Amino acid sequence: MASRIALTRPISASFVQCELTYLERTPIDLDSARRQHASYEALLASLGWEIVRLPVLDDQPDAVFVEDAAIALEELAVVAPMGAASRAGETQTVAEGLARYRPVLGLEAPATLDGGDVLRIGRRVFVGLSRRTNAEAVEQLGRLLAPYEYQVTGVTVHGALHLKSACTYVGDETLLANTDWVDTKPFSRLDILRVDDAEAWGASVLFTGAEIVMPTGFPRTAKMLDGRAYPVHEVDLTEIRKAEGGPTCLSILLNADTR
Ligand code: CIR
Repeated sequence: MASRIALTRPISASFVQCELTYLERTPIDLDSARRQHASYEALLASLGWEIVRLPVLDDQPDAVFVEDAAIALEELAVVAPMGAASRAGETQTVAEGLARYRPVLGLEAPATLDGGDVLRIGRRVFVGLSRRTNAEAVEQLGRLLAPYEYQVTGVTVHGALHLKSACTYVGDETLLANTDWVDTKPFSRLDILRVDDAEAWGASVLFTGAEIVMPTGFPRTAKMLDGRAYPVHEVDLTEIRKAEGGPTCLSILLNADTR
């Protein structure tokens, strides 16, 4: 079996100056955020993922959210101009890290794309049309991936930062979704598991292909997922969520079929 590698990056010293779109800025305790990040890495390691850390970028507040800088598929990886200009300095080191494992291709401006907007289920690639990712990116990605037989579909996102803040795949042809934040029509062939209104942020979980990693604090969502085919592992990410981050954005998983 191909080795299961999780690319991560340590939290930057400037993390408290992160971009915020939908959340008010509240004080972030850097030490707690770092402890939570370490627990996340330890959980992935315990699930059989080899953690490979990209270099710390202390002057890039959001650099810990490595998922946003690239998309990793079996055959290649793709980097793109990021949707927030403040994050442009993150891309190069992610591309260099990925280049050890995959050819890395790029999208060109005026395309902008954040990896948090890309939800992949086998050969189906859903791309959130959000404040960070535009239609030009969907078109370019469609052209780039067509020779590899990936089918790329744009999905309207509203009220959430990224597609995967609003919905994530949880295996068994099932999408966990906050249906107020995403148009689920493009997912009509999937079963939709709707999160409780009281847990708007609960739909953002990380499916590794064998288990589900989800943040603590969403008991109703955890209960819905419990007893399905895949074991659920909870990790405290409360401090990291103050920066609008969740479990998917803290890693790039290589050799996962879905993401
Ligand atoms: C940002 O606004 O870019 C960061 N503060 C949060 C990015 C979270 N990434 C993700 O959900 N994929």
